[in-house]
Amino acid sequence: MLGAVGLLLSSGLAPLQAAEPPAPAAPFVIPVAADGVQRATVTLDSYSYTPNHLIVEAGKPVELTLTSVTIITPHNFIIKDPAGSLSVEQDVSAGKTVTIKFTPTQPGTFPIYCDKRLWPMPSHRDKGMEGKLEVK
Ligand SMILES: [Cu+2]
Repeated sequence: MLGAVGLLLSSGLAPLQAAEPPAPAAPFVIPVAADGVQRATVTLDSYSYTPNHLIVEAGKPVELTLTSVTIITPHNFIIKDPAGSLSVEQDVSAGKTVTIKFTPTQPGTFPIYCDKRLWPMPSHRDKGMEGKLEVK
């Protein structure tokens, strides 16, 4: 009972709450729709992506609906392949929903992260706001 109340109170007050342990990575295989597009919704909170481990197929478009559930804190959604095959960067303001589309061309595992930070605090990525895109 008390635990449930505590959870309710803590959600949405992210800038003030203590860091929670990162959620275990639950690989999410994004299904390919009839039109060939791989669609999924990712929820952005402080400081997490849910799901945070996405698996897609190379050569087919990916459409992600990024939904922020924060009240104040802005986040972003970055995927970078150091080799240059993929570069995605999208800001998502508090409470907003944005749709992005990209087509991964190279197989591999690429980091997803939020590089926002309120200096001199650690970056959101440092607080656990990261994940990965696995391209098969
Ligand atoms: Cu963030």
